[in-house]
Amino acid sequence: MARRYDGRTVDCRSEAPFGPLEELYGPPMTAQELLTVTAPDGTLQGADPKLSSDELLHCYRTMLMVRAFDDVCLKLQRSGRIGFSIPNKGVEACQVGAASALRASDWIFPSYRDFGMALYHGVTPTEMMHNMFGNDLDTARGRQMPVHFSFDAPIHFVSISSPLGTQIPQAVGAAYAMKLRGEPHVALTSFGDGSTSTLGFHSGLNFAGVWKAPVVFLCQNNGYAISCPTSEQTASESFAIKAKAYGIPGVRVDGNDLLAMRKATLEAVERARRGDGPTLIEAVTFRMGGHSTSDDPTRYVPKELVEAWAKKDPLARFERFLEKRKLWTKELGERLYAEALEHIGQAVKVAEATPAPKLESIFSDVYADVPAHLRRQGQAAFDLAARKGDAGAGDGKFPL
Ligand SMILES: Cc1ncc(C[n+]2csc(CCOP(=O)(O)OP(=O)(O)O)c2C)c(N)n1
Repeated sequence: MARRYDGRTVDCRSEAPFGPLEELYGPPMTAQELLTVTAPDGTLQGADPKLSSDELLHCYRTMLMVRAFDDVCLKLQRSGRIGFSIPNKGVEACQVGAASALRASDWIFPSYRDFGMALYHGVTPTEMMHNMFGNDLDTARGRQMPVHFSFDAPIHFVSISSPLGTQIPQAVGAAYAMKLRGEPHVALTSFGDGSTSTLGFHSGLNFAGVWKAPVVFLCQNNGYAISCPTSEQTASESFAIKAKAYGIPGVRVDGNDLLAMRKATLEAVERARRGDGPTLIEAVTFRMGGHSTSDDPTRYVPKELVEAWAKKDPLARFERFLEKRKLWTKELGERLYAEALEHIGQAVKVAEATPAPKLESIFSDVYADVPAHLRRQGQAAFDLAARKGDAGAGDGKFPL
């Protein structure tokens, strides 16, 4: 079906439910095969990723940065300096491999477990730490929970939404708008296995399939949705196979293999960019920490499962690959991790010393002219704060 937009005719209907996916390289993938490029011992199994040493090391440094950011935030939360954090240990390759397939002009509609994508594209740990402390330099000025980052540059990283799956139709709408405007950009949206049970997932994939929107759906199947295991989440054979219902390709990827994530995402991104529509990627991985700092995974994740997945650590796997290319030694790994910790330590110092947003800023950035009834309510609150004092950090119990 063709529609008119800005004087141009735009095709916004998929031609066939199962049109051929032109592969950039390698054999076509199906929903059930698990795409792996790097064997557990680091040997390259598939086509060469054609990344320079600098690019490979940038991926590695970013994964280390994610892990260091995680370690530091956990300590900050446990010592009461921030309210909340979301562990990313174990899922670094999903984020960084996928992000490496995007251009800076593309758009990311992330979940809360995706900040490696922002780091990969050059967001600094300091910018992120401002959000963790909810201070006046946080892009949301403290109005969001910690880990709910939003950045306009160096890549469009749209504010993380707490209600699960809501980012999915947002990404589809944005992608469709890009298509209508004739822009060569792609939207990538990322979510967990649990989020496939939301209305946002179904309506998002349906609209994207019909409109052939340039969007990539990245489902990170990390084993659990808080305490709900994937076996209780769906009766489907896989998450990737759900793509069939929407007439789009679905691929299953080893989410602990950075190069496999890059390959699958590159294919999906290129497919979207050339007008062939969306792809659903299921990244099979495992979160090695809790759901959040409010969670205790030892109450529901069997110890043996954690031990088995610890052996598949995505960082260690990539190190073995780099080592075979003579790009990695244990000393280098330790030095780079220490540098990442140092970098993040500096970010903490800056962010913690930055003042909290002023109470009066509650109404800033929302209205050009604050309506009279809100001004009255605001004034009442400011008067109360002037008499009784403003709330201090830790006055309210964190809800999650
Ligand atoms: C619509 C909605 N329902 C429930 C919740 C509560 N909740 C927060 S995170 C979460 C689990 C999400 O699991 P998944 O989508 O697999 O992502 P993961 O945390 O594993 O990365 C739930 C149920 C929510 N935030 N939004």
